Amino acid sequence: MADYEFKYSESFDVTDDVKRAYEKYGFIILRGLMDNEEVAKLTKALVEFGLVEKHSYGVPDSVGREPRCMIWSHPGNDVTGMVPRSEKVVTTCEKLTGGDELYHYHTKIMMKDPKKGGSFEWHQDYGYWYKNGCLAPDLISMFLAIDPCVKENGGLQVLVGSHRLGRIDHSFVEGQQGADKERVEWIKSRCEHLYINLQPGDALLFHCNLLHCSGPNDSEQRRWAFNCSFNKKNNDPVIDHHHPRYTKLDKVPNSAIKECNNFTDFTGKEFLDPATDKTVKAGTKAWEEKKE
Ligand SMILES: O=C(O)CCC(=O)C(=O)O
Repeated sequence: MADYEFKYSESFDVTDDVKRAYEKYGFIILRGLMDNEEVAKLTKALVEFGLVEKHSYGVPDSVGREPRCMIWSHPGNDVTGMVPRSEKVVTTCEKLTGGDELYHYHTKIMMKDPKKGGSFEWHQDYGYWYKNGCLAPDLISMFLAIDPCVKENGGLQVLVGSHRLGRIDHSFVEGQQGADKERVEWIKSRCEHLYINLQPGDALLFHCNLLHCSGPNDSEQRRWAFNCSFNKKNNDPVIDHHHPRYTKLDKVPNSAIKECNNFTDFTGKEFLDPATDKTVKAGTKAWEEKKE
């Protein structure tokens, strides 16, 4: 295993080695953060209860293909909400980012359908979030593979250590925010370009200034993932926008994902209507297709 890879177990902790890796590379990979039973339950929650059908929309890439996503503001009390509330996710993220209290900024389900799913342009998440009034790059994301997320089906790519280079200007590339292309090329000449291979249950925890992208899905293999993002309480955005300002996050024990049997009550989650999001131009909306 590379020195940015760690195996999750009940005794996992953010040791000095883990912290050093996160600070040096801008990410760590946590293998097996969720086990097979948890992944199966999360898949069921997404697939069997119409969530994706109701709330997802495309985000066109530079060649007009569309990866899809859906976003919600608050975790809620259903099975999907237990992921960004679980101790093993939140406390790990808090320790990686220096120990301050984090709150849930949003969870996204990132979807690339077989043969159809499009790319995400090179970007920093902070390229989006800077525009939302988050004054400091004090945010972290936990990208959790539900399906294998590998090169062939449009898995993540990162520029190792690029989080240390500060915020890069972002502007629209079709429906998405893309980082300044010349600067990305310069950075590629200095930072290793790494394809991240994740199996179901593996997670990438990454700094909001890490440059990352993902290619199209030309394979027969679906590529779905959770992406839970957290902001520091003391980095509460200065403007009201489409993502939440500080809201206390109620952590739950790790066992909650297995124990929760709420698949249908989404009270309080606040699914994002992309029309309110000034940082994306949404493409095909699942619910509009349904109405036709
Ligand atoms: O799902 C992907 O491939 C990319 C996701 C991403 O870059 C993001 O959510 O910021």
